[in-house]
Amino acid sequence: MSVNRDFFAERDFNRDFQESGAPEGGWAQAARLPGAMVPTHCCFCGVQCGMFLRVRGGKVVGVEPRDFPHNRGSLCPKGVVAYQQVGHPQRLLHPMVRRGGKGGQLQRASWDEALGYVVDRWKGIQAEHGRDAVAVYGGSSMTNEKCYLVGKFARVGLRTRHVDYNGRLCMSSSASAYARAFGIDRSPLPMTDIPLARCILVVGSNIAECFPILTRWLWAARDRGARLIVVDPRETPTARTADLWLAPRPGTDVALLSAILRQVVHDGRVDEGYVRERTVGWEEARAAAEPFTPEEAERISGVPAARVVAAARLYGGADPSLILHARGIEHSTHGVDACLACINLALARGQVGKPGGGTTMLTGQGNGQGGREHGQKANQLPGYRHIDAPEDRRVVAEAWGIPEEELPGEGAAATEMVGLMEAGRIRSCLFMCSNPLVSLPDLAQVERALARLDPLVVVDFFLSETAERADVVLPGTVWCEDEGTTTNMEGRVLRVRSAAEPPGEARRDWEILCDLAARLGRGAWFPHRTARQIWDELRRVSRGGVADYSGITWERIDAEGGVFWPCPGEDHPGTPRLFTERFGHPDGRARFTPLTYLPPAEEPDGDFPFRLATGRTVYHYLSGTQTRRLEFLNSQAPEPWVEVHPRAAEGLGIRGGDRVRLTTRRGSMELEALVAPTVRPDTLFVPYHYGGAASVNRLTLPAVEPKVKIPEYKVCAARLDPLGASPRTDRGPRRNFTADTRPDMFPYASGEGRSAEEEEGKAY
Ligand SMILES: Nc1nc2c(c(=O)[nH]1)N[C@H]1C(S)=C(S)[C@@H](COP(=O)(O)OP(=O)(O)OC[C@H]3O[C@@H](n4cnc5c(=O)[nH]c(N)nc54)[C@H](O)[C@@H]3O)O[C@H]1N2
Ligand SMILES: Nc1nc2c(c(=O)[nH]1)N[C@H]1C(S)=C(S)[C@@H](COP(=O)(O)OP(=O)(O)OC[C@H]3O[C@@H](n4cnc5c(=O)[nH]c(N)nc54)[C@H](O)[C@@H]3O)O[C@H]1N2
Ligand code: SF4
Ligand SMILES: [Mo]
Repeated sequence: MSVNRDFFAERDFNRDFQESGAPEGGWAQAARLPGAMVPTHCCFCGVQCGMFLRVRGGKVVGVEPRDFPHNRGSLCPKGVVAYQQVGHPQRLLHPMVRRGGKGGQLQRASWDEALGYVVDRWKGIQAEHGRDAVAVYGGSSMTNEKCYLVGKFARVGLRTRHVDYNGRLCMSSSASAYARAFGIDRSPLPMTDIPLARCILVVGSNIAECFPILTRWLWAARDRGARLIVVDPRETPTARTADLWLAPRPGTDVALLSAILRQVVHDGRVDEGYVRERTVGWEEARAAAEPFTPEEAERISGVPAARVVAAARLYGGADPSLILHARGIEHSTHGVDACLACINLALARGQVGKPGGGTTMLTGQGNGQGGREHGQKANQLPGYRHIDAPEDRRVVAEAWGIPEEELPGEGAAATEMVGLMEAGRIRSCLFMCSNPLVSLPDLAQVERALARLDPLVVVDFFLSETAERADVVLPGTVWCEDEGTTTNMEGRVLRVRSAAEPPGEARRDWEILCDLAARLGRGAWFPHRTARQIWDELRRVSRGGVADYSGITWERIDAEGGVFWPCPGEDHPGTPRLFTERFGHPDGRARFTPLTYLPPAEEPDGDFPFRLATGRTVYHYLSGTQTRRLEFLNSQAPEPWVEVHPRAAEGLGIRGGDRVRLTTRRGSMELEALVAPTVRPDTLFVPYHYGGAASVNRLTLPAVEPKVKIPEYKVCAARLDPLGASPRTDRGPRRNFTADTRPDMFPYASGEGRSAEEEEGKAY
């Protein structure tokens, strides 16, 4: 990769540029400069590593590390090739309209024709079927400015109540749990606090593959002697280096975490003073955990009782201690409860609000935090306000200059929209920054639903699987063709800068929204000519809300290395650590929640004996439309595989590299077996980043958490059948990062590899 080759030669240039500040005319001018290094952030995960984009002759030609507080010059394999999207030959360069009805072809159209067609149809649909017959579905890879405008466009432009986004599939369990327990849904502490922790409990996150640069903070903690416990049905690279690995059956974490809490109580490790002074509801939560003896947890989760006790002792004996959790426990019909179980544990130990202590969710998408704060969510208004709260409605309606009664109420969650589309109640939808034909569960139903939309409108910069089926495709821009901000997993607001002009006729997402609004006769509410004007409006509208951005200026972000919200005034320093004195509820106290274990929606049986879990590999990002187009990443993981334990494979007559058929009650797919002792013998794992017949979401279950409607991506019942030797066996069995990296690659591994007990499978 050119990045590495040129890195040292360019080092001084890099530093000089960093210190010399923006060129005359600002970074937006970079595209017109003969050569520049534009300071910005990665477009992929929620870590939001700082990077420089190297611009030469108006083109983005490379990337350089940037010494930003949380990534300190490091980038992961996705970060170093992200820039290759900019000049990619498959970029969409002009609008397309499907001519000749649903069976016809997508053909080139002018913006005028494409937008004119969409708006005419929308007007007709809304006149005949009501305003809510048109929906908007957004995404959290977009800047705060765009996410804010998506919500405003739906409510003020289209005046529909149906607006939601892909974070529904991602952050809705943890968002709900944190808001409920603490009154504020944000990480309580910055990632630079991690090294202060004496014990780190990672629950349901493959940190090394999904947040690679976050691992530097885990290592820093390990350097200072911190103990590491990992709860995951797979022995991920992070689990392999842990002091203790607990491998529960997918979907059983609430029982396991409740048992750890009970053991902490029985060991006398509850921080009674903290519980008394800073929380409510402890007695009920404690009583609810009492039935979860270590033996009961073993019966439900399969984790040996002795390991449950060992985990409680390691965790309960450390101070400060930190819990990090992600989608492994949250993609569940009990995902909110699983987050609340982590919260109960951290509160009982008196950890939340301490430097280096507490609990936090690892937010997934680049702007997964900001994207869930400013109103593209079905029940939410900007500033993390609630659409049902009269005062919140009044404030936002006034700021937008509309009568309050014109502001629609709560709409359907993204997962509920599918049923409404299938039933013909949502008749058209604008997808901006999501690829549901790969990412939603039970794709057969999603296909039926999307086929009924007329028009199905997609804004993307590549022809995603969803765009291929669209009636109108509008070419958008990649992240570094626009200005704006993102809010990373810490709650740190960052500046993303423009390093190139949009190619061909492509337009920025917010320009497209403003044009559509004008054509709907609502242009007066969308006068924005620059992203900064949207930012200034967002700041104003968020003032006084939970997520108050009013004091954050672009200049401050540049000068201070990001600013943490809430930041209610330009003289306010921002808030890196939350809850140090009080929680976000009016009484200042945190809430415990009494919890009980409920099984997943679909459990194994004689026909479908395995638990199928789905998730990620380091080489691909989400639905894969971006990373499958980047040669280096795709060459590492060109197709999906199924991870299966050697004992299970032997019983089925499957060898590594064999083709196998994976079947659930929804469908079946053919793929390659990766036989590895890193997965529980009763569990299978498949990465979900692939389209068409290679998409595991053809097999997943459409069950959702009852309140927040997040899908149960992490467990359904499945069967595996051999299909014989693979045509690929000459190349040897597939290798991948989680299944292959050996302990000796890691400085903190015991060096002994798995214990004899683990090799025997007794660890499971
Ligand atoms: N390389 C890469 N990085 C990414 C992304 C990507 O697509 N690719 N996506 C980003 C986004 S949007 C997100 S949301 C995050 C996701 O980040 P993670 O949540 O860390 O990733 P996943 O692979 O979805 O799931 C994590 C782990 O959960 C485990 N797991 C499955 N079932 C269970 C269970 O029942 N209990 C427990 N305890 N664990 C279980 C899986 O074995 C897996 O190792 O990653 C972000 N970073
Ligand atoms: N089985 C299974 N399914 C899952 C998951 C799982 O673990 N297992 N994880 C779920 C999770 S956590 C998530 S976050 C979802 C994500 O799933 P999706 O919502 O489908 O996310 P992306 O693949 O990021 O889709 C974004 C699309 O928009 C485009 N895009 C990127 N940035 C921009 C932009 O700024 N503007 C515009 N207009 N377009 C843009 C990309 O090219 C891509 O086609 O998948 C969920 N689906
Ligand atoms: S860790 Fe995340 S933000 Fe950092 S380079 Fe990798 S994908 Fe990008
Ligand atoms: Mo996500």
